[in-house]
Amino acid sequence: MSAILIAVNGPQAGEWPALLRAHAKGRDIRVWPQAVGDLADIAYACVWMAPHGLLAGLPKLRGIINLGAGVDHLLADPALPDVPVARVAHPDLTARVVEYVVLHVLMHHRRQRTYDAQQRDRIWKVHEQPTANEVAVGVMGLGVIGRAAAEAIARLGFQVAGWSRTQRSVAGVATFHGAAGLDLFLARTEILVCLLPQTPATEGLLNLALFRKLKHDGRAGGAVLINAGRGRLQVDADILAALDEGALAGATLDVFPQEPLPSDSPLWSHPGITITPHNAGDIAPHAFAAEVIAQIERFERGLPLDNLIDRQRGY
Ligand code: NDP
Ligand code: OXD
Repeated sequence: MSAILIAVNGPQAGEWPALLRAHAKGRDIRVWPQAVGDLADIAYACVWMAPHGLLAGLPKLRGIINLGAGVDHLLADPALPDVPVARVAHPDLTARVVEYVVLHVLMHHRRQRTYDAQQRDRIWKVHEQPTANEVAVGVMGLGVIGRAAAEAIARLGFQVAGWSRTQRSVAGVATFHGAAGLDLFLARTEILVCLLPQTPATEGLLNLALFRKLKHDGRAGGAVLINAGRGRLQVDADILAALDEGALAGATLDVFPQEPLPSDSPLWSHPGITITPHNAGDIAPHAFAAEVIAQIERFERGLPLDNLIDRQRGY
């Protein structure tokens, strides 16, 4: 039976082999870089941040499973073989990112960074607090994760809007789409949540001109950016400029154009910025391993892989 290659770069690399073997019933599982064996045996590759060029060396490759939601690193491989590419779209990953979004929307809404600073200085002072239904949140990206995040924020009572490439409809959420819908979406948004993929159309989108179009005079007390999509969507210097001129009142950033964020980045020490190390969501291998094998088995019975990506679209 054809072999499955696991090529994972990052902290989860050690977890996948045993988990996939447990579900694969004696199937030949190869692990990059230590035990790849004869490349001509490999029919499927399960990858995350694998080095570019690796997959081009697999002459019998039939399918690729990206062990994360974003496929930007994989699609940037100039030698990516022309086989179907599937990605993770799993409730475990969605729930983790939704938690992150809810946490940071509420952190800004409830002025938690101000109270953290006050605590350090032993200051007992209450600030005016709008209710959620007075504050407008906008979610960029209404895919598997963005839609779930928009619904969760709406359940908290916020006025929620969403923006996508094509027209989408989400109960309780005002939806906008395409270039034509962007300015209207921004003009009513105080807390901007970005859950877009990185594609040629989205790179650099989160820039000063865009931040200036947000709603600044609402009850949130200024506009806020939460980016848990991809780092190359944001222009770091523009975030700093927007904070300085007041186009942004705060930002939570989970992703950066360069990761890890260099230690000399001015983002680290800006009082208006909250930084997390790209941890909004990671698929838990134990939650997804059975599904990886089930997908491959379905594919071998002639069914398509789930959650196929479209190379032309870039996601
Ligand atoms: P999906 O592919 O399901 O959804 C993508 C959404 O973005 C869709 O609504 C799509 O529009 C929209 N979109 C894409 N391009 C554009 C564009 N040019 N203009 C407007 N809207 C656009 O992805 P997921 O929801 O599963 O994941 C989204 C992203 O979140 C991932 O690509 C990844 O980068 C990031 N992510 C980050 C994590 C972290 O730890 N920080 C963890 C997991 C994911 P349409 O609906 O019309 O197709
Ligand atoms: C993902 C991520 O895309 O963790 O899955 O960033």
